[in-house]
Amino acid sequence: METLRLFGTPLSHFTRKVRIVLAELGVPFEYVRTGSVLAPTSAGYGENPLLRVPTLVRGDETLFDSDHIARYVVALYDPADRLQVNSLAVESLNRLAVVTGIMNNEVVLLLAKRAGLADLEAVAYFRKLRSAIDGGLDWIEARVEVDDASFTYPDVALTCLWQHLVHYDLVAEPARYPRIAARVEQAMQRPSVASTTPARSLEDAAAAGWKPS
Ligand SMILES: N[C@@H](CCC(=O)N[C@@H](CS)C(=O)NCC(=O)O)C(=O)O
Repeated sequence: METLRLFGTPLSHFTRKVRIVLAELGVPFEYVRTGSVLAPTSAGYGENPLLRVPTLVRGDETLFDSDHIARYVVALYDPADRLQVNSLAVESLNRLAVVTGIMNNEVVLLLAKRAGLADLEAVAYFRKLRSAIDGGLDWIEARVEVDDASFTYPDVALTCLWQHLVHYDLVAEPARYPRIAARVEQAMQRPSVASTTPARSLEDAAAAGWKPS
């Protein structure tokens, strides 16, 4: 099997989706932990010109974007698509779109703060991003199935989103989302999920000598 190299920061929720998919499919890979997502050149992002992670390198092929990477990996290693990464079900597509949108909003808010903007609430656009996080979570909460034993790509994405939001204290009222929390707790039974939580990822990164830059 050709070696896969996955570039991403320890806390990147987009990168974690791919880490979970690879683990679920039993595909070995080298995890190349990158530094700050404020780094100004593509070298810090596995040569992604958009200066974002994850990036996947396999032989002479380099792929950007977590969903593209997931589809590429499934095409190579799991044509049966057990995780339904390629599902065209409307519910599944919408779930992914909402999760991805919230993830993107989080990134903008966190980077604005990290880059030095002290008062995000003073900016109407950032207030809008926060409202969309809350509204998106409400939308998911109304639809998430708690009594369903399946584990699919939207579950992977939702789990990465929720634990990242909680890690960064970005959920205004966590108690408003008991079904999402329960679904994520179910996912935590899986080694692929339990071994990649934000806390575990930081511990593993520190043990490997990684330091935030
Ligand atoms: N659509 C991309 C989004 C990737 C993304 O935004 N990654 C974050 C880290 S979790 C990042 O690198 N952000 C840097 C930036 O937006 O400048 C994907 O699915 O891979």
